[in-house]
Amino acid sequence: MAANDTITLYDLQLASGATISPFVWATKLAVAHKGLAMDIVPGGFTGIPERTGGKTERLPAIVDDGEWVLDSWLIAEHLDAKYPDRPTLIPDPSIVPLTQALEGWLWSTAVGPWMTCYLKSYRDRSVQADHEYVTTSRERMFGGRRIEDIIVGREDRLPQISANLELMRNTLRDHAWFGGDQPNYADHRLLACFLWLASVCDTPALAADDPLRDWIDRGFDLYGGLGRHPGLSDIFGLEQRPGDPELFNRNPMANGLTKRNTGPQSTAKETAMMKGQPQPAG
Ligand SMILES: N[C@@H](CCC(=O)N[C@@H](CS)C(=O)NCC(=O)O)C(=O)O
Repeated sequence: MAANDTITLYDLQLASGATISPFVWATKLAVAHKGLAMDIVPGGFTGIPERTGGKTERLPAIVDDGEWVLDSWLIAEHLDAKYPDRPTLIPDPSIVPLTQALEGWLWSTAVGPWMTCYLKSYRDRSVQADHEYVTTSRERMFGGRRIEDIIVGREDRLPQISANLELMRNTLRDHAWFGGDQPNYADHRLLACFLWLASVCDTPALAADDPLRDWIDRGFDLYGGLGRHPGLSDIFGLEQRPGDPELFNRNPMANGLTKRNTGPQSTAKETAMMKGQPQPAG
């Protein structure tokens, strides 16, 4: 058992003290889900090996009762193995590959594209000592282009990134959480991407009335409002301009994927559409 139910967590922070790393965010949510307290070791991008006594170049890292555990997935698995009587993070092993697939989709659909929109504030919000390292390492990641050039045209990209998130909206129409009735580590992984977004976005990424907002707000409020750090920005408030795609589907059609077949009543609307008949209400 961790002394005083407290885990030491090495953070990766911006100048405001807000966590930037989605991997660290997922770990913070996971530790809180277990009902454990966190003794945060602050710091930015540079000096990670020095802060951790050479244990790692990447964060998160935790120390639990003297035991170092690196890597956000390994930490979640460690917490479930060590604290089986506390709320479960990964209730079934099948959740791991399914969540990794969904998270991979979210990174290629949104996190990567948002990075091209928010890279300048990502750098500017980092601690002063990190500016040079963040600039050179991230410009290298983007093929040697300058940060100021990478973000050009972002106002044209943001609406389409938002429009591309229907998969999550469709799922959340019928489920409170990706974990079902309760959040689990699948929610933590995905919420962590939106917490990363809030840490770097200097202009909104999603519409004020985006259907994702309910899950995101409930997620940011979890565990005493862990995701409500004052250094985070409002991600909502993107406005659709003439010529932009719909920021989200305002008239989603239930279909065989999303709707359970409980008899003709449940499929009447879809059937009317397929037959070109007037659609019944509901
Ligand atoms: N597989 C690792 C990935 C950790 C990782 O890449 N962390 C990034 C932060 S998002 C990091 O420490 N970056 C340091 C750097 O950019 O120098 C995990 O899940 O914990």
